Amino acid sequence: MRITSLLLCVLLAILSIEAVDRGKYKTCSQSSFCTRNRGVTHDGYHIANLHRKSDSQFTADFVSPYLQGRSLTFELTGLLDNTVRVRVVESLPKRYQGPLEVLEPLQEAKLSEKQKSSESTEFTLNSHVTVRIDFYYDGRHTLSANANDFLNFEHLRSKEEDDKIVPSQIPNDEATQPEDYNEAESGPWQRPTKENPKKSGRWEEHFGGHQDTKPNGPTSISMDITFIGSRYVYGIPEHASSLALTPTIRVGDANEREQVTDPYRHYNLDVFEYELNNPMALYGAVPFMIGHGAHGSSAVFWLNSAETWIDVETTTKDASGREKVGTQWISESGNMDIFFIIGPSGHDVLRQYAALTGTTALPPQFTLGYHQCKWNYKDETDVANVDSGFDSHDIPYDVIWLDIEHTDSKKYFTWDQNYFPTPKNMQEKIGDKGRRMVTIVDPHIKREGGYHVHSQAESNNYYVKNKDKNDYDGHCWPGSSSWVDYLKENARDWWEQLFSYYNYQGSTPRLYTWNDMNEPSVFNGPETTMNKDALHLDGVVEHRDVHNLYGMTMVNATARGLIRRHADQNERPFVLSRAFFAGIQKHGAIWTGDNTAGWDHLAVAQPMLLSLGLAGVAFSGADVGGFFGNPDAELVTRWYQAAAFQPFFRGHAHLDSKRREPWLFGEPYTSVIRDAIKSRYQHLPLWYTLFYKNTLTGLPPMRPLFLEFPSEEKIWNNQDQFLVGRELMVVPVTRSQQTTSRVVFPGAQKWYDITDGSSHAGGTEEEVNVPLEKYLVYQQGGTVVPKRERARRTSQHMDTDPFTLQIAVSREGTAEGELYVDDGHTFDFKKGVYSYNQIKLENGNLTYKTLGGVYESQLLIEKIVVYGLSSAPSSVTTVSNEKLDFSYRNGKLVIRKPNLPATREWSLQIKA
Ligand code: NBV
Repeated sequence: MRITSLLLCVLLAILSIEAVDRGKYKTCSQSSFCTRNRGVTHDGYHIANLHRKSDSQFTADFVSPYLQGRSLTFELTGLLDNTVRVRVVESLPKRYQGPLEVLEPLQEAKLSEKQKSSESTEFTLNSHVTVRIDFYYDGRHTLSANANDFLNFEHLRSKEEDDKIVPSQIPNDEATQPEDYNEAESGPWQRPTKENPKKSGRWEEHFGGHQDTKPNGPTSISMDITFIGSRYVYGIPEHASSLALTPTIRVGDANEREQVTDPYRHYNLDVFEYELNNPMALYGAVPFMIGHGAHGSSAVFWLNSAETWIDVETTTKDASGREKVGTQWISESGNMDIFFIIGPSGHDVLRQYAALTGTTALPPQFTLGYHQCKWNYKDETDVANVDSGFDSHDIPYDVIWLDIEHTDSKKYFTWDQNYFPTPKNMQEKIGDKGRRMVTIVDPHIKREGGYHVHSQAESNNYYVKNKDKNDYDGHCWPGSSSWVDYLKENARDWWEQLFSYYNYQGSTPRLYTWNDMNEPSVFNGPETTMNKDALHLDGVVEHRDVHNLYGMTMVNATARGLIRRHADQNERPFVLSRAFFAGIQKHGAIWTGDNTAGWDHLAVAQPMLLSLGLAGVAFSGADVGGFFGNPDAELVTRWYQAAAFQPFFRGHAHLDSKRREPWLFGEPYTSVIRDAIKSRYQHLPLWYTLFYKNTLTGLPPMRPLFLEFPSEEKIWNNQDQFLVGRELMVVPVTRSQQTTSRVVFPGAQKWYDITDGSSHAGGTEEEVNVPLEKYLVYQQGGTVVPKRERARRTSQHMDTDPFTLQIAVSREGTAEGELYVDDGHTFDFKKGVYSYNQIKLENGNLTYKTLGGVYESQLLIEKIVVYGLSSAPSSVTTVSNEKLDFSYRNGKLVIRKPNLPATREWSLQIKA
């Protein structure tokens, strides 16, 4: 008994150490602009003088008694491919007009009101009393803006003016002291009331002992958006929560609204030991949400880089019985700039969103292999030993990573002379084996005289300023630090040049970059980040306006730096970032930060990565094994099995965690991990092809089931399984001692187990055994998986290997798939030097047809495997009637050594 309670105490102690310190981060009720808007109606915003400015645009004056005589500009613009942009703009210098730089060049399209157009998008604009916009696809209502009158736009004003107008506007009379309010740090709680409006945080706010001076006063914006015909909404990463977003507001039968949790928060933060299943902010923010239901999908992109809170209501029904999900979006500053994406399918909305913020930069092939990281590999010998450990244990890997300790006193772009005296030599040795290295470069710059990065940044005015217009000085790893203002063009240009071989001494063409702590993380800042009243662009823009954009500006400049230094070789860059914003996919990959070595963190990686993919961030991963703590052998093994089928695949661990290179767990674990990693390497052609396809379609390689099976209600919120393309379905084991998995086989086609070829009918559910060595991955009937069967030491060693086409036929006896090939590392593909091929099986004809590009190569198809043929073929012949050898057993046809070209067209006949 006593032992049990002792154990319980220890367990509780461990749990409490691991829980996030919630008091360090604001809740909505501790944020004045969130409180001023959450669930608060403001009727009376309307538009006047509406007129058609062009075929694609309507403009109007946006007016309201709240605006105290000011008139803002209202714009409604039709964009190509069923997208409508709505803006409410206050064009004053103090109002931040961005972040427009994240947008791709947009193409406008004719817009029709209340009538069918060629684009099938229509809208009605109702503004008799309060503005409301309804969007339709082919006559079907899909989205509504301001149906609940939550629209609010706090125009710029003087303090004197605000003091006069404020009492009538204070919405949060009933706000009560939040349970987690910390009096010691923030002073006595005072309820914002009409009588003491100044305490409501309109012109200054306090949190955690920090003051936020608000020279511009209240500047927030809010809007409600209803997803009509949707049962669930998805997206708005980054949160450690479910794929189908858990509601934050419960709507009752009489339409009464009850707050269940805080709204989802977007405010890039370094959250120490983050908790699961809650809407707290994390490292990155993509304000893009998809709704899905019986008639398909629609989406909303809320282009704003300030702190944002998003409420999601429980699903209710409209008058005609259609399901709907209400949402409210609240940002602290900036203009209102909303993209309504009408769909009508999930594939459509992803393409439509990609047209706004871009597709994923085609990753160099090596980045799709396995990455080995640890905070920290100590010295050059350690690096050499880890590197050779992979070879001696016959485990492939491509990249070894160095964390902050490799630098001289956390001065980035330098090396610790004691531990890394010959960095070039070290990289060359790694490089000779076909591998690469990544070093960390954080945005906090040590304020130390003589450190070239600091002295140049300081003397050229490249740093972010504090509210008094001096260099912002905060505390981070190196001690007193300043942060580069990547919003400044000249600072960006300078940052790019820091990566040149000359400026970054000890770097070689084998070296790539990791940008961490770029939320930015400031140890002594409010909520461990930069003060909102800090200033960018020489004082023109407040940090408040661009907080969520900051990290991405760094990644953009870093990627450009790598492109510049590799310009002679025309090499693609690789940057991994922790912070991100909409559009990050154009610049680099991201990972989900400091997760924990626990089963729940393994499980949450799936919904997190799926949400990221839905929001355009296709190249993402979670630290394999979990960053904090020490996974046991079973957990780490299951983690490798899952992550081998997730886009960015890197093992990483905290400084205090035990070493966990894949061979340290002994048998049978090492062998099982080896198998998982090898399986990743065998599937590299599929991954690479899917990333190329992302550049054409915006579809993420890792997909939720509902995207491919949109009408199957029961899988709309499935996050236990996921797809790689439409080809593979992965069902990771995420519980300790799990011996069976319940698998849903969606669709009408069979699913073929890739490890043994056995099949399961679509439309069924089965309990499947999962002994440790078993990972559940199924290929969908009707698809083709291109593979390279020999998993070698690195992806580079597989470059000239022949391909295998693994075909699973559909019920109709057909299959279709693609294979993309290029040199794997340069930008030549942009000039058409690639080969994108379609593989099609129909009526016994197997054709290989080039869809795009020209790539001269000797690459061959060495094997074709076909699953699901009901009987052995009588012959397999080429067009020139040459008979090919084949074998057929238990429904599996193997055509060996057809030696067909992989970058030219051909066809075969498989005769029944
Ligand atoms: O640079 C050290 C770590 C890094 O290993 C990790 O991956 C980052 O997410 N970094 C955070 C800073 C400190 C974490 C406690």
